[in-house]
Amino acid sequence: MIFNVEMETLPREKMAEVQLKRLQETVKRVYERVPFHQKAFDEAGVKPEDIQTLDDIQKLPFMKKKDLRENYPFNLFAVDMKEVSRIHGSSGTKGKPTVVGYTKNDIENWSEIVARAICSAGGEPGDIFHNAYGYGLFTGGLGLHYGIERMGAAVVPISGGNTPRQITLIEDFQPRGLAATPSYVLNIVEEMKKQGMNPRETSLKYGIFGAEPWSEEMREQLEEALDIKAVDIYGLSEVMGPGVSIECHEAQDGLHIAEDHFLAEIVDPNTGEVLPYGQEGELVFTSLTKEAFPVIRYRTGDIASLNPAPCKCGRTTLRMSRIKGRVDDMLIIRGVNVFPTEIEAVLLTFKQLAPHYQVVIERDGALDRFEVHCELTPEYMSEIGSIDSPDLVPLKKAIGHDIKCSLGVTVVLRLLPPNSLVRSESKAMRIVDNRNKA
Ligand code: DLL
Repeated sequence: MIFNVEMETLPREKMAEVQLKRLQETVKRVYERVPFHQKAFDEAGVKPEDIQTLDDIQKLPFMKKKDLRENYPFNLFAVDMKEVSRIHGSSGTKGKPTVVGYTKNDIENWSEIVARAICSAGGEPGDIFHNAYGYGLFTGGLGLHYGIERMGAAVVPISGGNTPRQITLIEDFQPRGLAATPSYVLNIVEEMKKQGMNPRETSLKYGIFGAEPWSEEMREQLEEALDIKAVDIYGLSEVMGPGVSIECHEAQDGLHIAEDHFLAEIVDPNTGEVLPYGQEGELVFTSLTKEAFPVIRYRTGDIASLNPAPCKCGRTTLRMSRIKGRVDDMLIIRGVNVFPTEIEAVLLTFKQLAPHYQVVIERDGALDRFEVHCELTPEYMSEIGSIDSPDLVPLKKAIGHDIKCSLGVTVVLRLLPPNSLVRSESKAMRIVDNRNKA
């Protein structure tokens, strides 16, 4: 089901007209209302009237996360605080959060965008929906919540954590939909097995998973484990929150961007040069309808590519690829660029390995040492009996070989007994950097 047929299937030339009009309005508003933007535009020598075509967006300066930090908490807001009805923040763990605001209209738009997203995932009015994204400053919980209600489903606002209770409520309330980070879904599956349940036999039919990078191989595992369709949802608080883009359940091939609200570009992360469709680079978003906190050419730090081809679901919107990773999470191993999701993709092809892993970086003299820590499945562990089993020697060799073949790097592999790594209740920590620890 398509929630907003008009906007989600608009011919691309018509969408470009909508975008240009909204871009011109947004640019004018931020120039008049936010000193930061006025100064940045003046320094770039551009005036709102210079935006006559969508390509003219390239005349505008970029915004980065640092601009949010420097304008903490409310200096980038484009409305009077009396008009702000919600405040959210980044999920970063260090320092002060980056803060974003929403007017009543912004919340209305966001709810509709998420309602569209849930339909795109296979949701239907009348569904019961288990929302295990964290509620709070993080946009995941409340973002999904309002969209589920708007779509016409009943939301179970369970939030993250207390996994045994999550299982009880899934059994008792019989939801069709589940939303959580993929790493937390693993946790839920593990707990179901611990309680002697068969995770394939729940009422769940579809999952809306995202907020962290995950691989196609992880999707296969989660779909198989729960006997559901799993789609990837993307978003970031700076641009709005969950729902900026989502896959459709029909194709599961790229995430449809809510283009009437967000204008996407891909740029070279080093030079800022705009790259053509199909080429991988850093995602950049400009908000087209946000009132309280509009962003202009916001550098997300996320690596993806864009695809304008029509989709079999009938939506005409631009699709972005799965996020490969964040620019900051790119590992440079002996000169080769590697993202944790690429390591994940190789690990998950081994049935002996559980999908719990971490990349640990240590300093070895003047060089960095990259260790991949990965757990064995409980079934395989009981088969071999001990973590010192000689059977692990050929397994390690095979994994190392496959990582070398597909990524071109050599890593130190540590195979761990089940339950060795800390489980995530929200976003998983895939990289542990011990280099600056004394
Ligand atoms: O993670 C919003 C969200 C909530 C998205 C629930 C999806 C579901 P932030 O906490 O601001 O917002 O973090 C945003 O998370 O820049 C990406 O690096 C990463 N991210 C979000 N979705 C995905 C995804 C929410 N599907 C940052 N795949 C973004 C990969 C993702 N990374």
